Amino acid sequence: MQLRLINPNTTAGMTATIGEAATRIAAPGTRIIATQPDAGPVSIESHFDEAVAAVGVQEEVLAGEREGTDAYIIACFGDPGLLAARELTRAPVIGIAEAAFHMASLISTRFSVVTTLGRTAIIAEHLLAQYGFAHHCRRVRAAEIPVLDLEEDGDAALVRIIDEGRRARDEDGIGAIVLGCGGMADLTEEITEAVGLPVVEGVTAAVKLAEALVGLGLGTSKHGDLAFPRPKAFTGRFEHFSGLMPRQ
Ligand code: 2AL
Repeated sequence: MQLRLINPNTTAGMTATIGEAATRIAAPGTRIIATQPDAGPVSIESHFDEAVAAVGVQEEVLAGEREGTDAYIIACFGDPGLLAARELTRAPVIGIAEAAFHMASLISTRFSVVTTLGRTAIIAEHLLAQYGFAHHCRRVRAAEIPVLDLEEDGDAALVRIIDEGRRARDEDGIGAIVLGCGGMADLTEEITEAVGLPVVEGVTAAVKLAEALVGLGLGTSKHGDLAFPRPKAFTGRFEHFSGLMPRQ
């Protein structure tokens, strides 16, 4: 099984971190291909960053379709471009936020999210509402660390995430914590140990969900709104999307 793990930001170090965490958790028969868009924001921490990154995600799915990909993961906690990506393929496409919410709801009645910057909490809150998990989540908390600090100042970032995780444990009345950034993929063990609650991390959760779907023979439905987009002309720098023909 070939799993294309798309880091929607363009920081190669973060793509490597995410790829290594996914490879460690993957089943022996799963081949992880960690990729990132050629162009776009180095980190995603605003609505604007997300909108730009979402196009790069589609390019990565189209590249994956040329290589016979069995499943895709969008490894940014805003799940940028998720439904659009599903339109482009019959393979399953899983966002790390939705993967983490699903997994957390299976092991706890209530969870809190610990994300990076407070200004991006609204992105997770919108997704919780959209996916139907708002009642399962007590609070979206922020450790107030810029995304790239996870790569560049990892030790200080870890301390802040653990502090916020402990506050969530003590104040929120929860059973589990969800980590709210792809760049936290390698921190699960340390945070679990320090906080003492189950910690659900989206990249690893998504790998296991992707393996389950492929094992069940389930892919993205092409019936209804997730059908391939109608071929049409695209102009200017999106001309290469013109007459897009899906893999059959
Ligand atoms: C993210 C993420 O997962 N990757 C990134 O660049 N920005 N989202 C977040 N809430 O930190």
